[in-house]
Amino acid sequence: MIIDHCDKRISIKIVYFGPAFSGKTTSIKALFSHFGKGEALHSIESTVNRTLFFDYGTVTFQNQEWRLKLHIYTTTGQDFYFVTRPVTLRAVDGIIFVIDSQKEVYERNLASWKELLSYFRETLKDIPIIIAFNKQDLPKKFNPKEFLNEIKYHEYKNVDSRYTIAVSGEGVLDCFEDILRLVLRKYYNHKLVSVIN
Ligand SMILES: Nc1nc2c(ncn2[C@@H]2O[C@H](COP(=O)(O)OP(=O)(O)OP(=O)(O)O)[C@@H](O)[C@H]2O)c(=O)[nH]1
Ligand SMILES: [Mg+2]
Repeated sequence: MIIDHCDKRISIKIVYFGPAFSGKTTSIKALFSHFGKGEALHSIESTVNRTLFFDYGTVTFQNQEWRLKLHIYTTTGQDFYFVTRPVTLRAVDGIIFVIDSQKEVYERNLASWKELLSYFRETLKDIPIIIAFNKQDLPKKFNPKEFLNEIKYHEYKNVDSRYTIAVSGEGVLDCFEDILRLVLRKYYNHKLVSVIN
């Protein structure tokens, strides 16, 4: 998060992360079309609609005094380009972890979570994260509780989870509002500590 008191501008970076085909690009597209900014989203895709590097776009909200600029990215799930993932995650403020809820790809989600953990180690427990159990419209889904237990969800301080259907946009905006809430809450909690001390 960058807070420019002169310019009265706050910049926040949010990244969609998760395994290949889980619905990261579909989610960011649904989000931008909700904001009526579909054309403002930059996607670098292969000819078969796979994300090569990332999707990226910004959304700005403004009140009378302050401007809140959100920089939103997705990572690529393609392992061939995996070197781009830690780069995209640099200086992230909040992560939306997009899960493919289909039973047969359960392990893929777990591997992606472990990869995320390998980038941040213990500090991951402080980063605001929304876990989006996507593809809820499909049959044969695994039990979200199983996944949450396996990653030791209860040890994370700024985490929450939701159901989404990115193809219809269901739950996508709620996830986004939730991650913003977690990011801003974390910031204000820190501020409070520094004021007391
Ligand atoms: N049924 C269903 N399909 C979905 C949903 N979300 C995404 N998909 C489909 O899943 C496939 C992959 O979606 P993408 O959004 O490209 O996935 P991604 O995570 O960006 O994939 P990579 O960029 O390759 O890592 C596409 O065919 C989508 O239409 C959903 O909620 N339900
Ligand atoms: Mg993608």
